[in-house]
Amino acid sequence: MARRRLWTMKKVFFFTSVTVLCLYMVFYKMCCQKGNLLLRNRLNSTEAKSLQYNLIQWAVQEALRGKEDTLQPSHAFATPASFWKSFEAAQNRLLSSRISLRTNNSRVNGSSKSEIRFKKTTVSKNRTPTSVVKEDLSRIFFNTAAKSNTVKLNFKNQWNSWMIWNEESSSNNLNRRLQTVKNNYVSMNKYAVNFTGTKKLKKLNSKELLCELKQRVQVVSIEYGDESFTTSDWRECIPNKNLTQALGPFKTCAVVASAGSILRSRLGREIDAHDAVLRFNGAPTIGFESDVGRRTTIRIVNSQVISRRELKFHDQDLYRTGVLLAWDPAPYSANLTEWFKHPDYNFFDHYKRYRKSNPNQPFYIINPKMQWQLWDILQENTAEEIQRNPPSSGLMGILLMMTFCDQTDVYEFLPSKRKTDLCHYYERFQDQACTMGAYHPLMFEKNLVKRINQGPDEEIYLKGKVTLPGFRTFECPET
Ligand code: NCC
Repeated sequence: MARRRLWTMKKVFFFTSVTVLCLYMVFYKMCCQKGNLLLRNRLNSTEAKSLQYNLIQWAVQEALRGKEDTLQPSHAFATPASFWKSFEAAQNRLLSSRISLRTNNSRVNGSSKSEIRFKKTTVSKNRTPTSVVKEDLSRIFFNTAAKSNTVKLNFKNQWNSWMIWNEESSSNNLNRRLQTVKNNYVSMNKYAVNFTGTKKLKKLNSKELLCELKQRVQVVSIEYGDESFTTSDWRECIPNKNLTQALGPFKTCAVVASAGSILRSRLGREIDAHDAVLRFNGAPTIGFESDVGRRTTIRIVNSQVISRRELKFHDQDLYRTGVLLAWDPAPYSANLTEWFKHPDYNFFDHYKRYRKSNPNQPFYIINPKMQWQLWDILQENTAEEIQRNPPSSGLMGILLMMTFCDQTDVYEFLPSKRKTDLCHYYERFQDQACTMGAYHPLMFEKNLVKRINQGPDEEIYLKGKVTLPGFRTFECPET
């Protein structure tokens, strides 16, 4: 009897172990490998090369920085030529036998410091590298074929899960599902977009793009007396001060994208040190203070958030802090009256109701012409057809802050080294669409933001941070 019981227990133990092992393997495949595989598949060969040069150049710069001898950080992807230049400079300047890169990537090997070491004399006069030593972190080897200057990186671990946003990202970088979704939104054309602009033949530089945005995008709110907003209930509802009077001007502003990759960033204190902090929709601060900060100066909410009961706009305290701004997609060529009659979500009554219960909180409706002015610039500066839907709240928030702040730091709009498929930092839902875009032309928005970034690539990598100038002080040539 006892023997039989022992035998049964052994069997149960064996089957439980096998099940646990299988579940673990499935879980590992789903969660740990997916992102990396997707990333690798997404890179075409030119992009992969840019990433490789960029990574090594960044490493060299970090190494030099450790020696208090800093190269200017490059804003663009390093070209092969500029890469070799930096690398040679690094080699010449360092007296030690090798360059070491220390990283603080605590996820690597579970330790807080790791190193990549480059051997001395790896670059010869004819720019043909001979060897670069693999150590701890990743395997780095150079193609030794004479006169070849291709670099091959064989990533072993965490390093392959990051890349600095490629400003040339195209739908080829999307997985099949998102490509189909994007194409469907192009052909669906829900908002009757009738694009008459011309695509820019020459790629605009950062300054030219900034001037396009400054001169063509009007950040204005609905005011009492605007078409269809002329009745007495609107007079009571719409705040007396207009948006410009209510907002700023601020010196420094932070925009906090709701991306999952901001988790474990410990950016909270840095974000809160800005004069104004902008958040989106239902993004909370409580419970996430160390990563996203605790202050909210402005919150942009889309009309879905206001109208859908389950999102509890009227009941949640998080909406009661700071200035609120609502937006709703309008047809491309609609005037205010047409939009007023057929908004995407019928949020006007909810707006009035909220204003009545919270009369002291400034709450504005963004004039929908802004979304299409922005969209036009996105389309003109993108080679392919983009989704014919308005830009995300993220891009609208960025433009808003650039209008009212002298400097705007945007966090995790461009993904950092913590890039993940986790949609929001406050939810468990995973979907690449949240970062790459499905309904919104989000990927193209990110390309634009990368192109106007004034900060170094390292900040994108470490913090997902881009730094943008304020329109008030940014000079553009007279048109
Ligand atoms: O997700 P959402 O945006 O609230 O995020 C706010 C802004 O942060 C940037 N973001 C977010 C997640 C992520 N992984 N990467 C990012 O870059 C984007 O710029 C985004 O705009 C919106 O734009 O209003 C949006 O709202 C949600 C949703 O309506 C609200 O969260 C309320 O639930 C939309 N999702 C759905 O409709 C399912 C989203 O498409 C856009």
